[in-house]
Amino acid sequence: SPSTPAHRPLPKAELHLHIEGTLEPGLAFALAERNGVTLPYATEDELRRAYSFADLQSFLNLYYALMEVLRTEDDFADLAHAYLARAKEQGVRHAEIFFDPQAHTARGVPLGTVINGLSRALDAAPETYGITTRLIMCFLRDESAESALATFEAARPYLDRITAVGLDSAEVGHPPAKFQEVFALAREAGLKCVAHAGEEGPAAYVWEALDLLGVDRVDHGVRCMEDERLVARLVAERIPLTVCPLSNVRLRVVDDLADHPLPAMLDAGLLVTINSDDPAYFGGYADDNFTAVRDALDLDEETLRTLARNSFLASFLDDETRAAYL
Ligand code: ES4
Ligand code: ZN
Repeated sequence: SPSTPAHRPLPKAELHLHIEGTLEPGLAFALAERNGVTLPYATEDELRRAYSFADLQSFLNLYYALMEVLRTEDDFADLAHAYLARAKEQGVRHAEIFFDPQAHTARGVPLGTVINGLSRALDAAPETYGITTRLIMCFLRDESAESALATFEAARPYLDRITAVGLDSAEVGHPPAKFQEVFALAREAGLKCVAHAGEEGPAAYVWEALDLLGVDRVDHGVRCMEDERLVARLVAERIPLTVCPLSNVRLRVVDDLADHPLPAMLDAGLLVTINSDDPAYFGGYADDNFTAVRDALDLDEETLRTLARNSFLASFLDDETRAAYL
């Protein structure tokens, strides 16, 4: 059942959320059964014990393996409904949701199945959960530039349901420059652009995301703090950073939440937001991340309200809707 914070959670927007990363063990086993898929784990408990990661790649291996259970439109609709029910309990009023088309099409699941299934849940979300949504289609950066281009062309019939393109998966060795062409096409088609950069990869990848991909937001971006000139650029241009504290701990981007650069990022004047990334894997949804940073970093109420307000400022909502949240 959805986790319910003990307090009344602040209204917030979730801007960094991989829908495939919301697949909880219980739903994974239910879908495996429904689809006749055998998981390499006997029980939910055995699966949960695999949720100990050395780095991004060790997480991604499990993340891609568990996706095997997602096969039908109903599966994608059920996955999104389960997320939205939890998000509502966590104070989420608006969610900009990533999906990884290539992780599904490579397994023979048609793009239309993914988008139609997710859309069914997202279309019901304002009325059912009081949550507005956007979809962000991510390219897997450890796949080729040609595969990203083919994915974008295949998505053309669905672009009215897609707000932005993104870039995710294994970062190091796959710099943003590799995806310059497909991001240019996305911008020409009127889409917003975001990219994971500066999670495991260096500050140089954040520069590339800005200069070569023209991103409107940077996902993670925590390693920007290693480059003073980059921080100045991000501040001057009010480029939002979607920071994911519990993810950073679980994937060992930071040693301990108490050492997280979030306070320094806020002090530098960066437009920082707090997000959950892959909550089924990293131990918490949106408000759980707020509570965790409050406790570990001793943040006061005003700072928490600033972070919640930033989430709406950094969203792709139209200005009129945004203003209603501020
Ligand atoms: C991801 Cl935490 C993270 N980083 C990069 N790619 C991802 N895909 C899903 N979660
Ligand atoms: Zn992510």
